[in-house]
Amino acid sequence: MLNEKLEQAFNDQINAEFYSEYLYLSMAAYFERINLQGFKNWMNVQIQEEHAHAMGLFNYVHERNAKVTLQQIAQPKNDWESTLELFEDVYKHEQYITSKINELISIAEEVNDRAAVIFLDWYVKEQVEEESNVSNILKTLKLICNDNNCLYMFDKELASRVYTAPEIN
Ligand code: OFO
Repeated sequence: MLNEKLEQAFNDQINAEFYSEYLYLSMAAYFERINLQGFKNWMNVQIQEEHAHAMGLFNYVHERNAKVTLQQIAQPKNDWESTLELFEDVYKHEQYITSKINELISIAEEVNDRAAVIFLDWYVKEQVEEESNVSNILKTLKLICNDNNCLYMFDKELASRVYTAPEIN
């Protein structure tokens, strides 16, 4: 079983990960509208990753014989002024998710649930990777500024990203 407060925090995190999926779906739609197919591909991979993050937590709550309570998913933003502005939002969002994971671990520590702390370690490492990936994209976007030729080339590069299902354990 999971302690009640920890169960609630896990359910909140499931919601946050599904929100991430929804937010990135909205961003994929933006890239479809402006026809940056490589950026759209990058978002499509991200959507699948977020789904896997949510399902990893979902399965873990069940494994601990606790209750999954799905919550309403908030409406994401649907428009951006530029690709740069959009990725600034992604970076802020990933930093927020990192802080949510850290909070979740603090609760697991508070209720002395070692198993949950160990399980969540995977998410801690994943967030380092998430933030780093986005930060690198952001740096490139700042470098190329509003140069459409460069943006087009960068778009081609992001078209090569492929999804690999993570092993969350
Ligand atoms: Fe689930 O890591 Fe992004 O949000």
